[in-house]
Amino acid sequence: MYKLYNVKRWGSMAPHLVLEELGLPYQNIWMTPQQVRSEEFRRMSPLGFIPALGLDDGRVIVESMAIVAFLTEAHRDRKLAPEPGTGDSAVYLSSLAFISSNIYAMINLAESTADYSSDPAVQKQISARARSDYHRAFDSLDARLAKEGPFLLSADFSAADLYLFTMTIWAKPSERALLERCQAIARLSGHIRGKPKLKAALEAHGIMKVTESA
Ligand SMILES: N[C@@H](CCC(=O)N[C@@H](CS)C(=O)NCC(=O)O)C(=O)O
Repeated sequence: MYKLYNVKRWGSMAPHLVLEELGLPYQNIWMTPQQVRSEEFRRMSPLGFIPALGLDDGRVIVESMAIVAFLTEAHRDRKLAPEPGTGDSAVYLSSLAFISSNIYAMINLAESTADYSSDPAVQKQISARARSDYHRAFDSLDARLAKEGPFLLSADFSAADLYLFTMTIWAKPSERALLERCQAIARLSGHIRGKPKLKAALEAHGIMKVTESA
């Protein structure tokens, strides 16, 4: 059985929602930030990052994008992603990678500027640039959804939509402000929050309602 190393409102939200939407059995291991920062966890996740997914063979994989892509491919019969090797699958993988590098990584950068400079002015500058970069990426996905949606794969809901949704929770100044600007993403979020299968996981992360301030 899969083991999901999970922290409320952290990067494990996406794999958590994907596991629930796929309807798979898994062991959910809630972690505290202190446990995540322990030597023991680092033996599984070398940089001490959540999410991590334990596989049936005992190995543990990291990187949210890879975990999402792996789960939907391994359980392709559940149809939460296009058939591997097709054009739709190329768009799916491209969407996941786009979100991972242009949104997730930029959110992390905006929130960790003290790791890069001790100068508050420099920190502010890095944070502003990273924030503007991830909002540009949100805007581009919003425009795509408005034109080709309602989902990233047009008529077909996929795990890429869940991945995008989890990013919106962390947006600054708030998810609310992002959704007011990006109406097509707002419609997608509403769709996801209305899914009965996801209710328990959304409630567990405290994200059933739009986050008013980050
Ligand atoms: N590239 C990684 C990033 C994961 C990541 O940044 N996780 C954060 C939480 S959202 C984390 O575990 N931080 C460790 C800490 O704060 O100690 C992925 O996509 O999985």
